[in-house]
Amino acid sequence: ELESYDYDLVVIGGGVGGLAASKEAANLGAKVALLDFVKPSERGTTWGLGGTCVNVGCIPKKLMHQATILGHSLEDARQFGWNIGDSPVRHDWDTMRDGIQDHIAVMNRAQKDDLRSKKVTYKNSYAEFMGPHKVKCTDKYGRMQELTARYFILAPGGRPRYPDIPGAREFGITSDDLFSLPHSPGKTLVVGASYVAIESAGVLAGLGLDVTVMVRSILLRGFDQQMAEMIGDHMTKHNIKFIRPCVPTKVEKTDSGDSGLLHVTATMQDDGTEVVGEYNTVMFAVGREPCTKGLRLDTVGVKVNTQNGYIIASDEEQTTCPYVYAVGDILDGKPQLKPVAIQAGQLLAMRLFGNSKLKMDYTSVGVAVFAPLEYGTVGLSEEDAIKTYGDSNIEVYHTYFDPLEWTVPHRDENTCYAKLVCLASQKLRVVGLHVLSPNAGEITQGFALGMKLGATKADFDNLVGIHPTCAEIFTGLTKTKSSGVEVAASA
Ligand code: FAD
Ligand code: NA7
Repeated sequence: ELESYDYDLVVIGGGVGGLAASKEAANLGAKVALLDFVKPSERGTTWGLGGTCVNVGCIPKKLMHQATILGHSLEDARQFGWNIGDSPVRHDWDTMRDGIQDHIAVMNRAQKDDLRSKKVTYKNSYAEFMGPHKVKCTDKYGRMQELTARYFILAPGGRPRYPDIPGAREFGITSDDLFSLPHSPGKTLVVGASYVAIESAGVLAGLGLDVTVMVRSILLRGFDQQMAEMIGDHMTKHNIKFIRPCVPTKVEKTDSGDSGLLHVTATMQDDGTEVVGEYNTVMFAVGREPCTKGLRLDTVGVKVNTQNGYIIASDEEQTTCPYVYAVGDILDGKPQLKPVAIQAGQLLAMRLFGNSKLKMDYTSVGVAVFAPLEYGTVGLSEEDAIKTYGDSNIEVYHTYFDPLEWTVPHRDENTCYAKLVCLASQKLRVVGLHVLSPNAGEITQGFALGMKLGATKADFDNLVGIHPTCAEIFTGLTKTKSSGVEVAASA
Protein backbone atom coordinates (compact mmCIF):
# COMPACT_ATOMS: atom_id res chain seq x y z
CA GLU A 1 0.00 0.00 0.00
CA LEU A 2 1.18 3.48 -0.83
CA GLU A 3 -0.47 5.19 2.11
CA SER A 4 1.83 5.86 5.03
CA TYR A 5 0.75 5.45 8.63
CA ASP A 6 2.25 6.52 11.95
CA TYR A 7 2.57 2.86 12.95
CA ASP A 8 2.49 -0.57 11.36
CA LEU A 9 0.42 -1.74 14.31
CA VAL A 10 -1.57 -0.11 17.08
CA VAL A 11 -2.62 -2.46 19.88
CA ILE A 12 -5.53 -1.42 22.09
CA GLY A 13 -5.27 -2.96 25.55
CA GLY A 14 -2.16 -3.72 27.58
CA GLY A 15 -3.26 -6.99 29.12
CA VAL A 16 -1.44 -10.23 28.41
CA GLY A 17 -2.96 -10.54 24.91
CA GLY A 18 -2.06 -7.02 23.79
CA LEU A 19 1.41 -7.18 25.34
CA ALA A 20 2.21 -10.51 23.68
CA ALA A 21 1.05 -9.30 20.27
CA SER A 22 2.87 -5.97 20.45
CA LYS A 23 6.17 -7.46 21.63
CA GLU A 24 6.12 -10.20 19.00
CA ALA A 25 5.29 -7.69 16.24
CA ALA A 26 8.12 -5.39 17.38
CA ASN A 27 10.53 -8.35 17.46
CA LEU A 28 9.62 -8.96 13.85
CA GLY A 29 10.54 -5.38 12.95
CA ALA A 30 7.12 -3.69 13.02
CA LYS A 31 6.67 -0.16 14.36
CA VAL A 32 4.21 -0.66 17.21
CA ALA A 33 2.23 1.46 19.67
CA LEU A 34 0.38 -0.03 22.64
CA LEU A 35 -2.46 1.90 24.31
CA ASP A 36 -3.62 0.83 27.73
CA PHE A 37 -5.94 2.63 30.11
CA VAL A 38 -7.72 1.37 33.23
CA LYS A 39 -10.98 3.08 34.07
CA PRO A 40 -11.35 3.15 37.88
CA SER A 41 -13.75 0.60 39.35
CA GLU A 42 -16.93 1.75 41.12
CA ARG A 43 -14.87 1.72 44.33
CA GLY A 44 -12.12 3.78 42.66
CA THR A 45 -9.60 0.96 42.29
CA THR A 46 -7.09 1.31 39.43
CA TRP A 47 -3.86 -0.46 38.53
CA GLY A 48 -0.84 -0.48 36.27
CA LEU A 49 0.19 -2.07 32.99
CA GLY A 50 -0.52 -5.76 32.48
CA GLY A 51 -4.32 -5.98 32.46
CA THR A 52 -6.61 -8.28 34.38
CA CYS A 53 -4.36 -11.30 34.89
CA VAL A 54 -1.45 -9.49 36.48
CA ASN A 55 -3.37 -6.93 38.53
CA VAL A 56 -6.81 -8.25 39.42
CA GLY A 57 -6.94 -11.84 38.16
CA CYS A 58 -4.74 -14.93 38.00
CA ILE A 59 -1.74 -13.55 39.86
CA PRO A 60 -3.25 -12.07 43.05
CA LYS A 61 -5.88 -14.83 43.07
CA LYS A 62 -3.32 -17.65 43.00
CA LEU A 63 -1.15 -15.93 45.59
CA MET A 64 -4.12 -15.59 47.95
CA HIS A 65 -4.97 -19.24 47.28
CA GLN A 66 -1.41 -20.03 48.30
CA ALA A 67 -1.99 -18.12 51.55
CA THR A 68 -4.88 -20.48 52.32
CA ILE A 69 -2.84 -23.58 51.46
CA LEU A 70 -0.15 -22.41 53.88
CA GLY A 71 -2.78 -21.96 56.60
CA HIS A 72 -4.00 -25.55 56.07
CA SER A 73 -0.45 -26.84 56.02
CA LEU A 74 0.28 -25.10 59.30
CA GLU A 75 -2.69 -26.90 60.85
CA ASP A 76 -1.44 -30.24 59.45
CA ALA A 77 2.11 -29.46 60.55
CA ARG A 78 1.36 -30.24 64.20
CA GLN A 79 0.51 -33.81 63.35
CA PHE A 80 3.78 -34.13 61.45
CA GLY A 81 5.63 -33.10 64.60
CA TRP A 82 6.08 -29.36 64.16
CA ASN A 83 5.86 -27.63 67.47
CA ILE A 84 3.94 -24.49 66.55
CA GLY A 85 1.92 -24.05 69.72
CA ASP A 86 -1.70 -24.87 70.38
CA SER A 87 -3.43 -21.59 69.60
CA PRO A 88 -5.07 -21.29 66.20
CA VAL A 89 -2.88 -19.74 63.50
CA ARG A 90 -4.05 -16.23 62.72
CA HIS A 91 -3.90 -14.45 59.42
CA ASP A 92 -3.05 -10.81 58.79
CA TRP A 93 -4.77 -9.40 55.69
CA ASP A 94 -2.56 -6.30 55.38
CA THR A 95 0.69 -8.29 55.32
CA MET A 96 -0.64 -10.63 52.63
CA ARG A 97 -2.09 -7.80 50.53
CA ASP A 98 1.12 -5.76 50.70
CA GLY A 99 3.27 -8.75 49.75
CA ILE A 100 1.05 -9.47 46.75
CA GLN A 101 0.72 -5.83 45.67
CA ASP A 102 4.50 -5.40 45.88
CA HIS A 103 4.93 -8.35 43.54
CA ILE A 104 2.37 -6.86 41.15
CA ALA A 105 4.25 -3.53 41.16
CA VAL A 106 7.41 -5.40 40.16
CA MET A 107 5.52 -7.06 37.31
CA ASN A 108 4.05 -3.69 36.18
CA ARG A 109 7.54 -2.21 36.00
CA ALA A 110 8.96 -5.24 34.22
CA GLN A 111 6.26 -4.99 31.54
CA LYS A 112 7.10 -1.33 30.91
CA ASP A 113 10.83 -2.03 30.74
CA ASP A 114 10.18 -4.89 28.35
CA LEU A 115 8.15 -2.65 26.02
CA ARG A 116 10.85 0.01 26.12
CA SER A 117 13.63 -2.45 25.32
CA LYS A 118 11.62 -3.82 22.41
CA LYS A 119 10.93 -0.28 21.15
CA VAL A 120 7.17 -0.51 21.50
CA THR A 121 5.66 2.95 22.10
CA TYR A 122 3.50 2.72 25.23
CA LYS A 123 0.80 5.25 25.99
CA ASN A 124 -1.27 5.16 29.16
CA SER A 125 -4.29 6.39 27.19
CA TYR A 126 -7.82 5.36 26.35
CA ALA A 127 -8.37 4.56 22.66
CA GLU A 128 -11.39 4.98 20.41
CA PHE A 129 -11.74 4.79 16.64
CA MET A 130 -12.08 8.07 14.75
CA GLY A 131 -12.31 6.73 11.22
CA PRO A 132 -10.51 4.37 8.85
CA HIS A 133 -7.08 3.39 10.20
CA LYS A 134 -7.29 6.12 12.83
CA VAL A 135 -7.72 6.17 16.62
CA LYS A 136 -7.88 8.96 19.14
CA CYS A 137 -6.26 8.36 22.48
CA THR A 138 -6.88 10.35 25.64
CA ASP A 139 -4.76 10.28 28.79
CA LYS A 140 -5.91 10.82 32.36
CA TYR A 141 -5.35 14.58 32.09
CA GLY A 142 -7.62 14.75 29.05
CA ARG A 143 -4.76 15.26 26.61
CA MET A 144 -5.65 13.86 23.20
CA GLN A 145 -3.65 12.51 20.33
CA GLU A 146 -4.52 10.87 17.03
CA LEU A 147 -2.65 7.89 15.69
CA THR A 148 -2.90 6.05 12.39
CA ALA A 149 -1.84 2.49 11.71
CA ARG A 150 -1.92 -0.12 8.97
CA TYR A 151 -3.25 -2.76 11.37
CA PHE A 152 -5.02 -2.72 14.71
CA ILE A 153 -5.29 -5.44 17.32
CA LEU A 154 -8.08 -5.10 19.85
CA ALA A 155 -7.32 -6.64 23.23
CA PRO A 156 -9.40 -4.58 25.67
CA GLY A 157 -10.60 -7.56 27.75
CA GLY A 158 -13.59 -7.34 30.06
CA ARG A 159 -14.63 -6.01 33.44
CA PRO A 160 -16.86 -7.43 36.18
CA ARG A 161 -20.59 -6.90 35.81
CA TYR A 162 -22.95 -5.64 38.50
CA PRO A 163 -26.53 -6.82 38.83
CA ASP A 164 -29.11 -4.13 38.23
CA ILE A 165 -30.37 -3.80 41.83
CA PRO A 166 -30.39 -0.87 44.25
CA GLY A 167 -27.17 -0.48 46.22
CA ALA A 168 -25.08 -2.94 44.18
CA ARG A 169 -22.77 -0.38 42.57
CA GLU A 170 -22.89 1.93 45.56
CA PHE A 171 -21.90 -0.59 48.22
CA GLY A 172 -20.64 -3.73 46.49
CA ILE A 173 -17.14 -4.69 45.43
CA THR A 174 -15.98 -6.99 42.62
CA SER A 175 -12.81 -8.93 41.88
CA ASP A 176 -11.40 -5.59 40.61
CA ASP A 177 -11.32 -4.39 44.23
CA LEU A 178 -10.87 -7.54 46.30
CA PHE A 179 -7.13 -8.07 46.00
CA SER A 180 -6.13 -4.56 47.07
CA LEU A 181 -8.78 -3.94 49.75
CA PRO A 182 -7.43 -1.58 52.43
CA HIS A 183 -8.67 -3.90 55.19
CA SER A 184 -9.84 -7.48 55.58
CA PRO A 185 -13.30 -7.87 54.01
CA GLY A 186 -14.64 -9.49 57.19
CA LYS A 187 -17.95 -11.32 57.01
CA THR A 188 -18.55 -11.57 53.27
CA LEU A 189 -21.39 -12.40 50.91
CA VAL A 190 -20.23 -13.51 47.47
CA VAL A 191 -22.97 -13.26 44.86
CA GLY A 192 -22.63 -15.54 41.80
CA ALA A 193 -21.37 -19.02 41.02
CA SER A 194 -18.76 -18.36 38.33
CA TYR A 195 -15.25 -19.64 38.93
CA VAL A 196 -14.36 -16.16 40.16
CA ALA A 197 -17.11 -16.42 42.80
CA ILE A 198 -16.11 -19.93 43.88
CA GLU A 199 -12.40 -19.12 44.06
CA SER A 200 -12.92 -15.85 45.93
CA ALA A 201 -15.25 -17.46 48.46
CA GLY A 202 -12.73 -20.27 48.95
CA VAL A 203 -9.87 -17.87 49.50
CA LEU A 204 -11.74 -15.71 52.03
CA ALA A 205 -12.97 -18.74 53.98
CA GLY A 206 -9.48 -20.22 53.86
CA LEU A 207 -8.21 -17.07 55.57
CA GLY A 208 -10.68 -17.70 58.37
CA LEU A 209 -13.50 -15.33 57.38
CA ASP A 210 -17.23 -16.01 57.60
CA VAL A 211 -18.31 -16.54 53.98
CA THR A 212 -21.67 -17.07 52.30
CA VAL A 213 -22.20 -17.67 48.58
CA MET A 214 -25.51 -16.69 46.99
CA VAL A 215 -26.15 -18.86 43.94
CA ARG A 216 -28.89 -18.14 41.39
CA SER A 217 -29.03 -21.63 39.86
CA ILE A 218 -26.16 -24.04 39.20
CA LEU A 219 -22.54 -23.90 40.30
CA LEU A 220 -19.84 -23.22 37.72
CA ARG A 221 -21.96 -22.98 34.58
CA GLY A 222 -20.06 -24.43 31.63
CA PHE A 223 -18.07 -26.88 33.76
CA ASP A 224 -18.78 -30.59 34.38
CA GLN A 225 -21.68 -30.51 36.81
CA GLN A 226 -20.70 -33.60 38.81
CA MET A 227 -17.36 -31.94 39.55
CA ALA A 228 -19.02 -28.58 40.25
CA GLU A 229 -21.33 -30.15 42.85
CA MET A 230 -18.40 -31.97 44.47
CA ILE A 231 -16.58 -28.65 44.79
CA GLY A 232 -19.72 -27.18 46.41
CA ASP A 233 -19.99 -30.12 48.83
CA HIS A 234 -16.37 -29.78 49.83
CA MET A 235 -16.78 -26.04 50.43
CA THR A 236 -19.92 -26.66 52.50
CA LYS A 237 -18.00 -29.16 54.66
CA HIS A 238 -15.40 -26.46 55.18
CA ASN A 239 -17.80 -23.93 56.66
CA ILE A 240 -18.77 -22.01 53.53
CA LYS A 241 -22.51 -21.35 53.52
CA PHE A 242 -24.55 -21.49 50.34
CA ILE A 243 -27.92 -19.78 49.82
CA ARG A 244 -29.45 -21.39 46.76
CA PRO A 245 -31.31 -20.82 44.49
CA CYS A 246 -31.37 -17.17 45.41
CA VAL A 247 -30.81 -13.69 43.96
CA PRO A 248 -30.27 -10.43 45.82
CA THR A 249 -32.84 -7.66 45.33
CA LYS A 250 -31.19 -4.79 47.21
CA VAL A 251 -28.18 -3.79 49.28
CA GLU A 252 -28.48 -1.11 51.94
CA LYS A 253 -26.14 0.34 54.50
CA THR A 254 -27.45 0.17 58.04
CA ASP A 255 -25.32 3.00 59.36
CA SER A 256 -23.55 5.72 57.46
CA GLY A 257 -20.11 5.28 59.05
CA ASP A 258 -17.27 3.29 57.50
CA SER A 259 -18.03 0.42 59.85
CA GLY A 260 -21.71 0.26 58.86
CA LEU A 261 -22.92 -3.22 57.94
CA LEU A 262 -24.42 -4.00 54.56
CA HIS A 263 -27.97 -5.24 54.75
CA VAL A 264 -28.83 -7.57 51.88
CA THR A 265 -32.35 -8.54 50.87
CA ALA A 266 -32.78 -11.48 48.52
CA THR A 267 -35.43 -13.77 47.07
CA MET A 268 -35.32 -17.55 47.00
CA GLN A 269 -35.95 -18.61 43.41
CA ASP A 270 -37.87 -21.79 44.28
CA ASP A 271 -40.55 -20.58 46.71
CA GLY A 272 -40.22 -16.80 46.54
CA THR A 273 -39.44 -16.35 50.22
CA GLU A 274 -37.44 -13.33 51.24
CA VAL A 275 -34.08 -13.80 52.95
CA VAL A 276 -32.07 -11.08 54.64
CA GLY A 277 -28.54 -10.94 55.97
CA GLU A 278 -25.90 -8.53 57.21
CA TYR A 279 -22.34 -8.51 55.98
CA ASN A 280 -19.22 -6.37 56.15
CA THR A 281 -18.60 -6.91 52.44
CA VAL A 282 -20.75 -7.88 49.48
CA MET A 283 -18.78 -9.06 46.46
CA PHE A 284 -20.46 -9.49 43.09
CA ALA A 285 -19.02 -12.15 40.78
CA VAL A 286 -21.94 -12.40 38.37
CA GLY A 287 -19.93 -12.57 35.16
CA ARG A 288 -17.97 -10.12 33.06
CA GLU A 289 -18.79 -7.73 30.29
CA PRO A 290 -16.59 -6.94 27.29
CA CYS A 291 -14.93 -3.50 27.00
CA THR A 292 -16.30 -2.81 23.55
CA LYS A 293 -18.73 0.01 24.27
CA GLY A 294 -16.33 2.99 24.31
CA LEU A 295 -14.26 1.92 21.30
CA ARG A 296 -16.65 3.34 18.66
CA LEU A 297 -16.27 0.13 16.68
CA ASP A 298 -19.11 1.12 14.37
CA THR A 299 -16.92 3.82 12.80
CA VAL A 300 -14.75 1.09 11.25
CA GLY A 301 -17.39 -1.61 10.85
CA VAL A 302 -16.19 -4.05 13.52
CA LYS A 303 -19.21 -6.19 14.39
CA VAL A 304 -19.97 -7.51 17.84
CA ASN A 305 -22.37 -10.24 18.91
CA THR A 306 -25.41 -8.11 19.70
CA GLN A 307 -26.47 -10.52 22.47
CA ASN A 308 -23.37 -10.03 24.60
CA GLY A 309 -21.13 -7.35 23.05
CA TYR A 310 -18.15 -9.65 22.39
CA ILE A 311 -16.24 -9.22 19.11
CA ILE A 312 -16.92 -11.57 16.22
CA ALA A 313 -13.76 -12.75 14.46
CA SER A 314 -12.59 -15.36 11.95
CA ASP A 315 -10.38 -18.32 12.85
CA GLU A 316 -7.46 -15.96 12.13
CA GLU A 317 -8.76 -13.42 14.68
CA GLN A 318 -9.75 -11.02 11.89
CA THR A 319 -12.82 -8.92 12.67
CA THR A 320 -15.42 -7.76 10.14
CA CYS A 321 -13.08 -4.82 9.37
CA PRO A 322 -10.18 -6.37 7.39
CA TYR A 323 -7.34 -4.44 9.02
CA VAL A 324 -8.68 -4.82 12.59
CA TYR A 325 -7.96 -8.01 14.56
CA ALA A 326 -8.89 -9.06 18.09
CA VAL A 327 -7.42 -11.40 20.72
CA GLY A 328 -8.03 -12.45 24.31
CA ASP A 329 -11.11 -12.15 26.49
CA ILE A 330 -12.81 -9.83 24.01
CA LEU A 331 -13.38 -12.62 21.45
CA ASP A 332 -16.86 -14.08 21.24
CA GLY A 333 -17.12 -17.74 22.22
CA LYS A 334 -13.44 -18.33 23.03
CA PRO A 335 -11.96 -19.49 26.35
CA GLN A 336 -11.23 -16.49 28.58
CA LEU A 337 -7.83 -17.52 29.87
CA LYS A 338 -4.44 -15.88 30.08
CA PRO A 339 -2.42 -18.43 28.07
CA VAL A 340 -5.07 -18.39 25.34
CA ALA A 341 -4.76 -14.59 25.00
CA ILE A 342 -0.95 -14.78 24.89
CA GLN A 343 -0.74 -17.58 22.35
CA ALA A 344 -3.37 -16.02 20.08
CA GLY A 345 -1.59 -12.63 20.30
CA GLN A 346 1.81 -14.08 19.45
CA LEU A 347 0.58 -16.23 16.59
CA LEU A 348 -1.40 -13.33 15.14
CA ALA A 349 1.65 -11.03 15.18
CA MET A 350 3.70 -13.78 13.52
CA ARG A 351 1.11 -14.11 10.75
CA LEU A 352 0.86 -10.33 10.24
CA PHE A 353 4.59 -9.56 10.29
CA GLY A 354 6.50 -12.85 10.09
CA ASN A 355 5.09 -14.81 7.13
CA SER A 356 3.72 -17.44 9.49
CA LYS A 357 0.58 -19.39 8.66
CA LEU A 358 0.10 -20.94 12.07
CA LYS A 359 -3.38 -20.42 13.54
CA MET A 360 -4.43 -20.53 17.16
CA ASP A 361 -5.87 -23.89 18.26
CA TYR A 362 -8.57 -23.11 20.80
CA THR A 363 -9.32 -26.79 21.50
CA SER A 364 -7.97 -29.00 24.30
CA VAL A 365 -7.12 -26.02 26.48
CA GLY A 366 -6.70 -27.12 30.08
CA VAL A 367 -8.10 -25.08 32.93
CA ALA A 368 -7.91 -25.09 36.71
CA VAL A 369 -10.41 -23.76 39.21
CA PHE A 370 -8.50 -22.84 42.36
CA ALA A 371 -11.30 -23.77 44.73
CA PRO A 372 -10.29 -24.92 48.24
CA LEU A 373 -10.06 -28.37 46.65
CA GLU A 374 -8.54 -27.60 43.25
CA TYR A 375 -10.23 -28.74 40.07
CA GLY A 376 -8.30 -29.39 36.86
CA THR A 377 -9.91 -30.25 33.57
CA VAL A 378 -9.20 -30.54 29.88
CA GLY A 379 -11.57 -31.50 27.09
CA LEU A 380 -15.28 -32.07 27.42
CA SER A 381 -17.51 -32.22 30.48
CA GLU A 382 -19.34 -35.52 30.84
CA GLU A 383 -22.64 -33.89 29.83
CA ASP A 384 -21.12 -32.23 26.74
CA ALA A 385 -19.50 -35.52 25.72
CA ILE A 386 -22.88 -37.24 25.96
CA LYS A 387 -24.54 -34.40 24.04
CA THR A 388 -21.90 -34.53 21.30
CA TYR A 389 -21.39 -38.28 20.91
CA GLY A 390 -24.48 -39.91 22.46
CA ASP A 391 -24.91 -41.64 25.79
CA SER A 392 -24.11 -45.15 24.53
CA ASN A 393 -20.84 -43.99 22.98
CA ILE A 394 -19.40 -42.63 26.23
CA GLU A 395 -17.60 -44.71 28.85
CA VAL A 396 -16.56 -42.99 32.06
CA TYR A 397 -13.72 -44.35 34.23
CA HIS A 398 -13.52 -42.88 37.70
CA THR A 399 -12.47 -43.23 41.31
CA TYR A 400 -12.15 -41.39 44.58
CA PHE A 401 -8.67 -41.32 46.06
CA ASP A 402 -6.84 -40.10 49.15
CA PRO A 403 -3.59 -38.15 48.69
CA LEU A 404 -0.86 -39.73 50.81
CA GLU A 405 -0.06 -36.37 52.40
CA TRP A 406 -3.58 -36.18 53.79
CA THR A 407 -3.43 -39.49 55.67
CA VAL A 408 -1.34 -38.50 58.68
CA PRO A 409 -3.30 -35.31 59.44
CA HIS A 410 -6.58 -37.18 58.71
CA ARG A 411 -7.89 -34.66 56.23
CA ASP A 412 -11.21 -35.37 54.49
CA GLU A 413 -11.44 -38.91 53.17
CA ASN A 414 -13.00 -39.71 49.81
CA THR A 415 -13.01 -36.16 48.53
CA CYS A 416 -10.39 -36.28 45.82
CA TYR A 417 -11.73 -37.69 42.60
CA ALA A 418 -10.51 -38.53 39.10
CA LYS A 419 -12.52 -39.23 35.99
CA LEU A 420 -11.77 -39.94 32.35
CA VAL A 421 -14.52 -39.49 29.79
CA CYS A 422 -13.81 -41.85 26.87
CA LEU A 423 -15.25 -42.31 23.41
CA ALA A 424 -16.15 -45.96 22.76
CA SER A 425 -16.30 -45.65 18.97
CA GLN A 426 -12.72 -44.32 18.81
CA LYS A 427 -10.84 -46.98 20.81
CA LEU A 428 -11.78 -45.21 24.04
CA ARG A 429 -10.07 -41.99 23.05
CA VAL A 430 -10.06 -39.75 26.12
CA VAL A 431 -12.20 -36.69 25.37
CA GLY A 432 -12.48 -35.33 28.91
CA LEU A 433 -10.19 -35.44 31.93
CA HIS A 434 -11.32 -34.20 35.33
CA VAL A 435 -9.53 -34.18 38.65
CA LEU A 436 -10.29 -32.81 42.11
CA SER A 437 -7.04 -32.86 44.00
CA PRO A 438 -4.29 -30.78 45.54
CA ASN A 439 -2.27 -29.32 42.65
CA ALA A 440 -4.98 -30.22 40.14
CA GLY A 441 -3.74 -27.57 37.69
CA GLU A 442 -0.24 -29.05 37.73
CA ILE A 443 -1.63 -32.53 37.14
CA THR A 444 -3.82 -31.45 34.26
CA GLN A 445 -1.17 -29.56 32.30
CA GLY A 446 0.84 -32.62 31.29
CA PHE A 447 -2.17 -34.78 30.52
CA ALA A 448 -3.49 -32.00 28.25
CA LEU A 449 -0.57 -32.75 25.95
CA GLY A 450 -1.51 -36.41 25.84
CA MET A 451 -5.07 -35.52 24.96
CA LYS A 452 -3.96 -33.11 22.25
CA LEU A 453 -2.03 -36.04 20.76
CA GLY A 454 -5.16 -38.21 20.83
CA ALA A 455 -4.41 -40.41 23.85
CA THR A 456 -6.75 -43.38 24.43
CA LYS A 457 -7.62 -45.18 27.65
CA ALA A 458 -5.05 -47.85 26.68
CA ASP A 459 -2.36 -45.15 26.48
CA PHE A 460 -3.24 -44.00 29.99
CA ASP A 461 -3.10 -47.66 31.17
CA ASN A 462 0.31 -48.15 29.52
CA LEU A 463 1.70 -45.11 31.21
CA VAL A 464 3.74 -45.96 34.31
CA GLY A 465 2.83 -43.88 37.34
CA ILE A 466 5.12 -41.74 39.44
CA HIS A 467 4.70 -42.89 43.01
CA PRO A 468 3.56 -41.55 45.41
CA THR A 469 1.71 -38.77 43.62
CA CYS A 470 -1.90 -37.80 43.02
CA ALA A 471 -1.41 -37.74 39.24
CA GLU A 472 -0.61 -41.47 39.13
CA ILE A 473 -4.29 -42.16 39.77
CA PHE A 474 -4.91 -41.70 36.03
CA THR A 475 -2.61 -44.59 35.10
CA GLY A 476 -4.75 -47.22 36.74
CA LEU A 477 -8.45 -46.40 36.44
CA THR A 478 -10.40 -49.65 36.13
CA LYS A 479 -13.94 -48.92 37.29
CA THR A 480 -16.56 -47.59 34.93
CA LYS A 481 -19.58 -45.56 35.90
CA SER A 482 -21.80 -47.84 33.85
CA SER A 483 -20.70 -50.86 35.94
CA GLY A 484 -22.02 -49.14 39.07
CA VAL A 485 -19.05 -50.52 41.03
CA GLU A 486 -18.20 -48.73 44.29
CA VAL A 487 -15.37 -46.22 43.85
CA ALA A 488 -14.64 -45.06 47.41
CA ALA A 489 -10.91 -44.72 48.04
CA SER A 490 -10.98 -47.46 50.65
CA ALA A 491 -13.01 -49.84 48.44
P1 FAD B 1 -7.12 -7.89 29.91
O1 FAD B 1 -6.08 -8.54 30.72
O2 FAD B 1 -8.43 -7.65 30.55
O3 FAD B 1 -6.49 -6.51 29.45
C1 FAD B 1 -7.19 -5.53 28.74
C2 FAD B 1 -6.60 -4.16 29.01
O4 FAD B 1 -7.12 -3.21 28.07
C3 FAD B 1 -6.96 -3.62 30.38
O5 FAD B 1 -5.83 -3.06 30.98
C4 FAD B 1 -8.01 -2.55 30.06
O6 FAD B 1 -8.06 -1.57 31.05
C5 FAD B 1 -7.50 -2.04 28.75
N1 FAD B 1 -8.48 -1.32 27.92
C6 FAD B 1 -9.80 -1.64 27.74
N2 FAD B 1 -10.36 -0.79 26.87
C7 FAD B 1 -9.38 0.07 26.48
C8 FAD B 1 -9.35 1.19 25.57
N3 FAD B 1 -10.43 1.56 24.86
N4 FAD B 1 -8.18 1.85 25.43
C9 FAD B 1 -7.07 1.49 26.11
N5 FAD B 1 -7.05 0.44 26.97
C10 FAD B 1 -8.19 -0.26 27.15
N6 FAD B 1 -6.98 -16.88 33.53
C11 FAD B 1 -6.18 -17.95 33.65
O7 FAD B 1 -5.65 -18.44 32.64
N7 FAD B 1 -5.92 -18.51 34.88
C12 FAD B 1 -6.46 -18.01 36.02
O8 FAD B 1 -6.21 -18.52 37.10
C13 FAD B 1 -7.29 -16.86 35.92
N8 FAD B 1 -7.82 -16.30 37.03
C14 FAD B 1 -8.61 -15.20 36.92
C15 FAD B 1 -9.14 -14.64 38.07
C16 FAD B 1 -9.95 -13.53 38.00
C17 FAD B 1 -10.51 -12.93 39.27
C18 FAD B 1 -10.24 -12.96 36.73
C19 FAD B 1 -11.13 -11.75 36.63
C20 FAD B 1 -9.72 -13.50 35.57
C21 FAD B 1 -8.89 -14.62 35.66
N9 FAD B 1 -8.33 -15.22 34.51
C22 FAD B 1 -7.54 -16.33 34.64
C23 FAD B 1 -8.62 -14.69 33.17
C24 FAD B 1 -7.46 -13.82 32.65
O9 FAD B 1 -7.21 -12.82 33.58
C25 FAD B 1 -7.85 -13.22 31.31
O10 FAD B 1 -8.15 -14.26 30.40
C26 FAD B 1 -6.75 -12.37 30.70
O11 FAD B 1 -6.35 -11.37 31.58
C27 FAD B 1 -7.24 -11.76 29.38
O12 FAD B 1 -6.28 -10.91 28.84
P2 FAD B 1 -6.65 -9.82 27.77
O13 FAD B 1 -5.32 -9.33 27.28
O14 FAD B 1 -7.62 -10.34 26.79
O15 FAD B 1 -7.43 -8.66 28.55
P1 NA7 C 1 -20.03 -16.85 34.10
O1 NA7 C 1 -18.73 -17.45 34.37
O2 NA7 C 1 -21.01 -17.60 33.27
O3 NA7 C 1 -20.69 -16.52 35.52
C1 NA7 C 1 -21.76 -15.73 35.78
C2 NA7 C 1 -22.29 -16.20 37.12
O4 NA7 C 1 -23.04 -15.20 37.75
C3 NA7 C 1 -23.20 -17.40 36.99
O5 NA7 C 1 -23.04 -18.19 38.13
C4 NA7 C 1 -24.56 -16.76 36.93
O6 NA7 C 1 -25.60 -17.60 37.34
C5 NA7 C 1 -24.39 -15.64 37.92
N1 NA7 C 1 -25.26 -14.51 37.69
C6 NA7 C 1 -25.37 -13.78 36.55
N2 NA7 C 1 -26.25 -12.77 36.73
C7 NA7 C 1 -26.68 -12.86 38.00
C8 NA7 C 1 -27.59 -12.10 38.78
N3 NA7 C 1 -28.21 -11.04 38.27
N4 NA7 C 1 -27.81 -12.47 40.06
C9 NA7 C 1 -27.19 -13.55 40.57
N5 NA7 C 1 -26.32 -14.31 39.88
C10 NA7 C 1 -26.07 -13.97 38.61
O7 NA7 C 1 -19.84 -15.39 33.56
P2 NA7 C 1 -19.48 -14.84 32.15
O8 NA7 C 1 -20.70 -14.77 31.32
O9 NA7 C 1 -18.73 -13.60 32.37
O10 NA7 C 1 -18.50 -15.91 31.54
C11 NA7 C 1 -17.16 -15.63 31.54
C12 NA7 C 1 -16.31 -16.82 31.26
O11 NA7 C 1 -15.90 -17.34 32.51
C13 NA7 C 1 -16.95 -17.98 30.51
O12 NA7 C 1 -16.52 -17.96 29.18
C14 NA7 C 1 -16.39 -19.20 31.21
O13 NA7 C 1 -15.38 -19.79 30.44
C15 NA7 C 1 -15.81 -18.73 32.48
P3 NA7 C 1 -26.41 -18.57 36.29
O14 NA7 C 1 -25.58 -19.79 36.16
O15 NA7 C 1 -26.54 -17.80 35.00
O16 NA7 C 1 -27.71 -18.80 36.97
